[in-house]
Amino acid sequence: MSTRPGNAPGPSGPGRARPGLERVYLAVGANLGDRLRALDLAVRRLRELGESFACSPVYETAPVGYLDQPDFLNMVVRLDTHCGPRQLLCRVQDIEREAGRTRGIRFGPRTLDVDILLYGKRYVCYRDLQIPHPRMWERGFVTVPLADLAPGLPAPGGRTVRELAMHHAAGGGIRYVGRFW
Ligand code: PH2
Ligand code: MG
Ligand code: MG
Repeated sequence: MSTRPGNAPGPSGPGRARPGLERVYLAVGANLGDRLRALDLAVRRLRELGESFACSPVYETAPVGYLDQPDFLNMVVRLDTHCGPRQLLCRVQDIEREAGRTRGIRFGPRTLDVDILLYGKRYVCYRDLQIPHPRMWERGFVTVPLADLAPGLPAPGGRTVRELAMHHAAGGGIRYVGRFW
């Protein structure tokens, strides 16, 4: 039972956004051009879309899926937002375009890639937008930075994000670079 008087808004504790907002996690990656500058653009633009903004450290990661391409810089950001899933997707695509993204090979090189991983507890299934992100739990370049922000989040198989991230980190190909924001 809540110990808060009346309907006073509670604090946005770990894992919870204020009423009316949804807690969102997004993966950010880049492997062409000035990679850190592209991540910086994403951070500045995403920060404008809500509150309780937080960034994981940055990792340098070996390419997954399409192997003949440069290493990526990857990170995860958290945001509490009023944007609905489709509106958020549009904002994310604006940011990718601003970074000079053009559509090329699937899983191939890109100046900036921003993927919506989780949107509160919601499931979304459109042709161009699936949440939770359908491949997020297989990818160390997602689970390792996600574990920095939300280690206790439940992952498939009764595991936590932290347990999954430790499993992926042990497989190699993920190098801590630093904390920039
Ligand atoms: N993104 C992909 C495909 N492969 N590999 C790494 N290491 N990091 C990525 O962000 C990444 C990838 C498609 O979006
Ligand atoms: Mg992607
Ligand atoms: Mg993408």
